[in-house]
Amino acid sequence: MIPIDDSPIVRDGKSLILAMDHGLEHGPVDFEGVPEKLDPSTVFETATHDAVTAMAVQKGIAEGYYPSYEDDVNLLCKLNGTSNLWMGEPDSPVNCSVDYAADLGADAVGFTVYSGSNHEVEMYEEFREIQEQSREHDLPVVMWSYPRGQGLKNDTSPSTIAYATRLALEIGADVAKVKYPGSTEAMAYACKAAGDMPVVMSGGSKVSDYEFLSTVEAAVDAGCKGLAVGRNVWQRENPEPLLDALEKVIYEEEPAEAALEE
Ligand code: FBP
Repeated sequence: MIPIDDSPIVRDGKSLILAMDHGLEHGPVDFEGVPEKLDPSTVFETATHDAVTAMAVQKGIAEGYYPSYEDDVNLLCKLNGTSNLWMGEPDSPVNCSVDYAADLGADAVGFTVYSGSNHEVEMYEEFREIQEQSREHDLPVVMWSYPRGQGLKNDTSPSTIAYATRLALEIGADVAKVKYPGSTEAMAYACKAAGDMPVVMSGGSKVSDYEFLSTVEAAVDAGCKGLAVGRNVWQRENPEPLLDALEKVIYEEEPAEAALEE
């Protein structure tokens, strides 16, 4: 872990990463209710909101669309990803090198690790490589730390999520992105297990404004340093009011209800 407070993907010690790698991870089905968002420019526009500290995309989207947004948006380039068509044990092939991400103008890189999968050994070796190369470019590594695989009964239990943050610290991530383990207490334990390494909460499928903001409030109370979110933001026709509220909950630590009322 290296300190990342000075990184552009951090604002006042916190981050709001807007993720849009769903076309690969889930397929166009995620865009069905908002077909206009199939145009990646629409989501890059959303990422120009002050609350957003980085946009997480795959290499192809970065190549095609980031040049028009590099003055207004910080880039977090995902280096691996898998399609929903893959039916084997969880795995995530590397599709972009750290050098290439740096050439694209990345401010950080992202890497998914499925600890517990039968492919854990290879994924850890790939992580070692990208983590060490990222140090040469001074790029923080955000680990999508998602334990899953045959042997894992519950991938969001408190002990699994605490394990996810701890292993990310131990193998050299700079930020761990994990799913919400269901309570403030469990998230607080997971943040504690991460030592000084920042933990950000993953978004999940779309819920109401209040439900989502309350979970973010609980995560921030627990010590999370922000959010890496996709569907809960860009699956809304107009994400701006939610981003205005998220800005208050994350950076000003306002309660969800108050943030929504203003
Ligand atoms: P969401 O906020 O939409 O859940 O996005 C976060 C994210 O990690 C994306 O980067 C990724 O595409 C997706 O979730 C993967 O989720 P899963 O593997 O659980 O389907």
